Amino acid sequence: MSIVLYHYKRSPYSTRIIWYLALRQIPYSQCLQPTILPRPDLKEKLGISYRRIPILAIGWDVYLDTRLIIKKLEEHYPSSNSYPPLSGTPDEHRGIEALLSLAVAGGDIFRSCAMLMPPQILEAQGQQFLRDRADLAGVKQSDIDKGFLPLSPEVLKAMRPQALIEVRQYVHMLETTFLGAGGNWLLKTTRPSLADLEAIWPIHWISTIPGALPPDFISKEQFPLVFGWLERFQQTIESQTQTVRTPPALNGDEAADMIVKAGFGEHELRVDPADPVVAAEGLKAGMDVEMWPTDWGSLHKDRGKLMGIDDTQFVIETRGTSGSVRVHAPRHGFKIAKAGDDGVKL
Ligand SMILES: N[C@@H](CCC(=O)N[C@@H](CS)C(=O)NCC(=O)O)C(=O)O
Repeated sequence: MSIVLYHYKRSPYSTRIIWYLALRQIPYSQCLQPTILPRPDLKEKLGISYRRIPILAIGWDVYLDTRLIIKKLEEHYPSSNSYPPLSGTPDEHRGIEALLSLAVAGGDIFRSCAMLMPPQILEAQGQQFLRDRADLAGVKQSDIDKGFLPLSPEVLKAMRPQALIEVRQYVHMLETTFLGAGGNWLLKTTRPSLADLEAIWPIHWISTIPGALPPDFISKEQFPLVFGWLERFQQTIESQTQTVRTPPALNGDEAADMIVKAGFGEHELRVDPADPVVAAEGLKAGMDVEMWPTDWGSLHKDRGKLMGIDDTQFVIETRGTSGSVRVHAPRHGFKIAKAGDDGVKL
């Protein structure tokens, strides 16, 4: 099964996936993307409008959102000698992993960490970047042109005090509960588990940005266990990365080609008429639909043919210049509806 990861360097959400792949020793190829739009490798070649990163393809199935990506990697790569497990047993460990994922990736923890980026670092990214992130926040082009930029150095300055409190509270919780109870890893495992990965990535990311965490408020002095855990995790990732090959870099054509010609795909899903969303939206298999994330990047709707829906995912078929792919999005945080009259016909 070929895996292609579309990402860019220093994207914290992508790092979550790169670390997952490294810890499980799953080989993959990568297709590096620009940090701002346009991304023709996705939009033109595969017909994918979703504007967030990372995106991961396994065979000819393309997965949006790191929550679904991890779930699919867990399913497609069950634990074996070649692919060591990350997710815990017993079941209660899996419950903790799921709750951490909800709180950290889906909840406020990442957002609060992002608000700690020093304003001068954001300023150095330039106006194009701020305009791009205004689009990400759902601001219409005409308002961006009028100078409405919801992510700006001024906004970061204003948000920082509260974000410091939120992040410190989170770090304090880790220090005094999971790590305070002893052991190298959150669930007292012998190597990092999925719970460590789910908890660590935003705090690790922000701790590597100079000036983000004030040394007199969130540092090794106040939280020795958390900072020791960050170091240990970093060392584990480094030693793990040495044992797996560096992922080959593909250009957009090579990546799209590998995906459309993969010859492996997930089994077909049904569209169950009893599903509440299916019933409310009047959806049927084969219908032209639009699918989009409801939090950020919602102006970028994917259009395609509805292939299936189950409890965890929507699946549509999109078409680009390289061919057709099946695009999967999680149910949580995404919406699907019949395409408008100008909907594409596949
Ligand atoms: N819920 C998404 C969030 C992904 C996300 O927000 N990624 C950031 C990069 S770390 C992003 O897409 N930023 C805007 C962009 O790159 O266009 C996931 O879990 O994958």
